[in-house]
Amino acid sequence: MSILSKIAAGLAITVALGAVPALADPLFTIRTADSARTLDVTADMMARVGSVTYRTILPGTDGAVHEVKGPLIQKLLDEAGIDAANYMAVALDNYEIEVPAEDFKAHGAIAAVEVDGKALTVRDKGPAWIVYPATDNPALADPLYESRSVWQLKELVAQ
Ligand SMILES: Nc1nc2c(c(=O)[nH]1)N[C@H]1C(S)=C(S)[C@@H](COP(=O)(O)O)O[C@H]1N2
Ligand SMILES: [Mo]
Repeated sequence: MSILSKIAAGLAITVALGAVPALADPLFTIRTADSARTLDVTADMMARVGSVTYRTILPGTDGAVHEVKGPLIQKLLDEAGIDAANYMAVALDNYEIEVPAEDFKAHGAIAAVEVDGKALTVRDKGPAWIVYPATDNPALADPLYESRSVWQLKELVAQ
């Protein structure tokens, strides 16, 4: 085998194993109930709409404050052209809960994709996790918002 074909074979294996997630891979999907409007949220798109970073606790973890980073979900809804009163947030483990639009419009919930500078994987509750800025706004440190802090987010479906 020539050096070039060895490199090509190595790259093919890397892609096949999914070792390098492509910028175009969807992390989760935002859609209307009938799927007439569907937006696959990708790393590419998140880079375009921009991310925010804040320090907050993560429900169901160690109680410590972590630095979380991700796009404001409202920006993604704007990108999708979807404006509903409520959304069903559905996770990979099939956990689902209704989230009012207010949480995105007024409370600054993000789709966290990084914690403490490290990209989230499915193993650590990623690739996307609905997170609220509960340190900035203590009213959000409440079981109601904790129950809406959906990890392994798969879909956000307008109701
Ligand atoms: N994917 C997923 N996200 C979830 C849940 C879940 O079961 N699955 N539980 C929710 C609830 S009810 C709470 S209080 C917090 C923390 O859950 P834990 O205390 O079970 O870890 O995560 C929320 N996000
Ligand atoms: Mo909960």
